[in-house]
Amino acid sequence: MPANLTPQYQKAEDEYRRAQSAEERAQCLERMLQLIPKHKGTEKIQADLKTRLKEAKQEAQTEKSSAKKAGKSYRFPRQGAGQLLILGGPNAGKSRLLKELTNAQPAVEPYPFSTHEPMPGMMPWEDVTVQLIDTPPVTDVHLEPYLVGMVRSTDGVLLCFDASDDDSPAATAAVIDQFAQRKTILGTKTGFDDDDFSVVHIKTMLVMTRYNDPDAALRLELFRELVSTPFETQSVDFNDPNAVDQLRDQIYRMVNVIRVYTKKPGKPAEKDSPFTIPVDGTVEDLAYQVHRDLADSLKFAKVWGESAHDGQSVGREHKLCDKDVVELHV
Ligand SMILES: Nc1nc2c(ncn2[C@@H]2O[C@H](COP(=O)(O)OP(=O)(O)OP(=O)(O)O)[C@@H](O)[C@H]2O)c(=O)[nH]1
Ligand SMILES: [Mg+2]
Repeated sequence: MPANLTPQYQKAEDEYRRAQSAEERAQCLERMLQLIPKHKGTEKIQADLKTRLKEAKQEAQTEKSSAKKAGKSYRFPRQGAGQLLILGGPNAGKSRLLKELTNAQPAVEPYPFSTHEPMPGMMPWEDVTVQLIDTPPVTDVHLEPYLVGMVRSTDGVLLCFDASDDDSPAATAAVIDQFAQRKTILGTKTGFDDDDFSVVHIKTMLVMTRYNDPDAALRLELFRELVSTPFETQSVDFNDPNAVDQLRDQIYRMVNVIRVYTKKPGKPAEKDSPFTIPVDGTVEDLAYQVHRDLADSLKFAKVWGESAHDGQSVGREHKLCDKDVVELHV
């Protein structure tokens, strides 16, 4: 893909990846077509986008007209600072993770194949929340088809690995392989592949459960022989509250956002409801979060906090820091 695509286009492309219905996809593609620089170097992408737009529009029509076709699908409205999907082989501790970190009440059983449907929950971290979604197990012979779309449109994956089970290295490699066969790479970053628009990469953290097992490290080593991807790894025993707290911190960090508080002129900052924007995000990113149209009409902002002197006026490109307070002026 040529490197001269604008940040605005790349933002629209990421929104397209995160779209949860054909109608949303069509809207995003229209925006991408508007934003893409029109020159020879992008002709191929423009043609590709037009084909995709046509397909998405057709799909949206079918979604509307036919009573839902065969095949289950689930849609969980995005909430909080980010969305992470919990994946893994049978009995790996996926539902226990959701139960320990959120207010959701999934069934946690000592036997495998106890989860049959995805279930969301919100994980609190200081004054923000992260959406976690538990899923049914994936094996070398079975993958719920709807999971592929869910993984491709999420922000990241928590891949559970039962450190107390000799089968875990192969079982976890099988999960990765199942998605790889469907052009969905559990890896170290999230976004479309640079060379092949049909391939999506999703940032993944390996969560080693039951890590107190004496052979845990050995099983991790065996897994690394099967899969060379340098996943970030966090070990936990869910019976140890300190380890659970550490996992919570790591999960929040994985979402890679900062918190920004907005204020109206002459009013105190709205401290109870921060907006979250990507690390290195700008005033423009914040305006976009507050309201799409605001990003266009934005003139300047006043910032209090680490990124600017008290009340300093800054432009839309100004990079914000965690806990900055911002007054947007249109
Ligand atoms: N002691 C201990 N038990 C754990 C840990 N993680 C999971 N378990 C137990 O392992 C069993 C399976 O956990 P689940 O969370 O139901 O596993 P799952 O991955 O959701 O399983 P399926 O939905 O069947 O794929 C339960 O009895 C859990 O309490 C851990 O870190 N420590
Ligand atoms: Mg489960």
